[in-house]
Amino acid sequence: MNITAVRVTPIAIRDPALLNAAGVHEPFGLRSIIEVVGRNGLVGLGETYGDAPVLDLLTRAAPTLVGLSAFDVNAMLARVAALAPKTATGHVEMELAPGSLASNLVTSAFSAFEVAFMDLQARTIGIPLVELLGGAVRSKVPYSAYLFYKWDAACDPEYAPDVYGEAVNAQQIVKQAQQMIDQYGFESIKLKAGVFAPDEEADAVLALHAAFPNHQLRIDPNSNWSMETSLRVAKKLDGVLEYYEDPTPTLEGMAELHRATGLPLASNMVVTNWAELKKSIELGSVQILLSDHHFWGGLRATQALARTCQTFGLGLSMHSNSHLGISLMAMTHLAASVHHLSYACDTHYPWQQDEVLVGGRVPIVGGAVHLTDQPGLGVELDQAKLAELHAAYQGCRIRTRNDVAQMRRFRPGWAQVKPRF
Ligand code: GKR
Ligand code: MG
Repeated sequence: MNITAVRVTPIAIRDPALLNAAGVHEPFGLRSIIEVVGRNGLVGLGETYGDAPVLDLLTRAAPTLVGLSAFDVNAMLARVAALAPKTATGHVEMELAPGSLASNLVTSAFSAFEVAFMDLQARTIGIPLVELLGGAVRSKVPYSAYLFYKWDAACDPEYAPDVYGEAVNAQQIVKQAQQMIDQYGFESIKLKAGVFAPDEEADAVLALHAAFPNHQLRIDPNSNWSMETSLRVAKKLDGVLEYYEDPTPTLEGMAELHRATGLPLASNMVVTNWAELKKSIELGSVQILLSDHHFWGGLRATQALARTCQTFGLGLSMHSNSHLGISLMAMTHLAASVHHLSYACDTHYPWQQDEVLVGGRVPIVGGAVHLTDQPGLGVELDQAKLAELHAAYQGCRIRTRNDVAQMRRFRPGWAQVKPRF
């Protein structure tokens, strides 16, 4: 079943002033929405980064995919790879923000098209996409409440008002958790840290533990802590964490920390490709891998990653960036197909107010996204919303995410120090 058109539409989605190790989120996050049209009139959907280098490759590759069979993802890979800008390593290293990678353009672009190709395949057959991945081993996928320190929207007129308000201390973080849990029913909680003094952030986790004693807790300072700080916080949070995510930089640093504490360490920063995974296994750096089909090379590559993790006795969870519902559904179909992916996945979804889907936002109920029996990803694109968010992209000054530059608008002289604490 041949492809007659491939459309790539960059969009800008409103994002709150979320704080992280690099700085602060800009008022808009960028995404690319992919539509792959089949000769049968059905359309497969994909979503990925909208930052300039990825968008450039996606838009150059799109017309070269016309005429391919929607089932021929190998041919699609060859065409995408042929167009990628070449460096000495064949990779373009690009860290959009701490742990937010589009580090390998080919795997990022391939992954976005792979989801759209597979969505079209599944729609053509009339089955949910998860069936192409071997079938669902669970009917719903749990996600965690992803808490952020943040400024109130009033900090700058570019930010849209949001229901969460300011969160710059433990009390406000507990309130944010309560709001998210009340609305979505999450059963685990992750705190994005690396922003304020580490002891203050650890106290926020202890406050969460006191307020939600039955919830699983994680903290992620995006490698912004020294070994000494990571050890001190590990002691303070002894017995409280489900896993300790990217406290300190480098594979060697994580291995040393694990040896000293015995704590399960998770990462989406020191293990982001197969070569780093090999080294991590050799050193014993990471015990739980945070997969992300957007930069690990797609849905099937992430299934292979799951099998590798299982073979080497590693756990598997899922990383997230600012995203909309097409990505959320791709993550959900993938996670539903992988028995080994048994932790609640991360999602930034509650932070987004915009959506490009018919019927609006994907429901998160009881902390989980539920699969339906609809074909493909089970969602439809709302063309009017897509046009609206594309117009927002055209009117917005951002072309590549830069949390450091955004922080400098508020704090001139701000620099990203790694690790800061
Ligand atoms: O959006 O600020 C953010 C996060 O810090 C993001 O950049 C990370 O990729 O959520 C991510 C993580 O490290 O888990
Ligand atoms: Mg992380």
